[in-house]
Amino acid sequence: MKHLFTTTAIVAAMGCFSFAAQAEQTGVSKQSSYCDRPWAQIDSNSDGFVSEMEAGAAADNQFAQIDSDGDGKIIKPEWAECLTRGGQQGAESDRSEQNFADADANQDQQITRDEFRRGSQEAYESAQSDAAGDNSYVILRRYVFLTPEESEDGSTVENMSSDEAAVRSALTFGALDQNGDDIIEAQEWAERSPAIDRNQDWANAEFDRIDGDANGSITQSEYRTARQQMLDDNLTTGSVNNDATAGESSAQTEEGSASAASAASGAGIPVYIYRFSTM
Ligand SMILES: [Ca+2]
Ligand SMILES: [Ca+2]
Ligand SMILES: [Ca+2]
Ligand SMILES: [Ca+2]
Repeated sequence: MKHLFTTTAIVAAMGCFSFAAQAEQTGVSKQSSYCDRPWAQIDSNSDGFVSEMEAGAAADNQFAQIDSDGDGKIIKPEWAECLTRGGQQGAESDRSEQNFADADANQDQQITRDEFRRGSQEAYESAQSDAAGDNSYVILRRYVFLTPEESEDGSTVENMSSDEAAVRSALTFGALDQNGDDIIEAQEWAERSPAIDRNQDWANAEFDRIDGDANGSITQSEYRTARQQMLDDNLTTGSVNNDATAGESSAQTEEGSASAASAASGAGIPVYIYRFSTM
């Protein structure tokens, strides 16, 4: 009798354990799916800034996703499997040589990463405003990556957070810039259904950069350090200071120092800048 009771108790305990493990796994895959959906939220309090804490949490989360066998080290095959997953954008965008100039802010026939980022951010903010009409969504669709399924269902573009819009536009920039020179030319812009194409060479170069001690595997701490470095670079190279539109030099200075001050107090850097520098 006593034996039976003990066995039942052990079975019950094991049942609990496996349920807890399952719940934990579901939790992880829900909040983070970096390889399949790199637009998973990083700005967890949705204040439009990525703080050091949020960047650190996101880095740990991404690390766990990329380290598919969970042994605490990312080796090259794991890295390539996650980072070179591609995807095709839906064709539901009106990008054309005619509206190229709308995104080419200084009209020099080239859309830089910075122009693209600002264009996306403006389109997102305008789509979020109370006065937003259907046309704001048409413009936003020029910038944000949407899968063919998402293109057909308007709810994705209507409900995305600024964090998600930022990473989706960073992906679109990479997809449109087919020759990888960090500039989008008119014929690249007019591509209606570009594919994310991260090749093996790019993945290998990124891997070597992050693998600080060059021993062929990336630890969690190396990954975190590399992500943190991007945050620091953006704060010190003045990318934050360039965030105001040209011609508003005094506002630009104010916004720059305000961002630097808020970064020091923990608010971080604007989500658009962070996302564009880490994709
Ligand atoms: Ca935040
Ligand atoms: Ca591993
Ligand atoms: Ca330009
Ligand atoms: Ca190009």
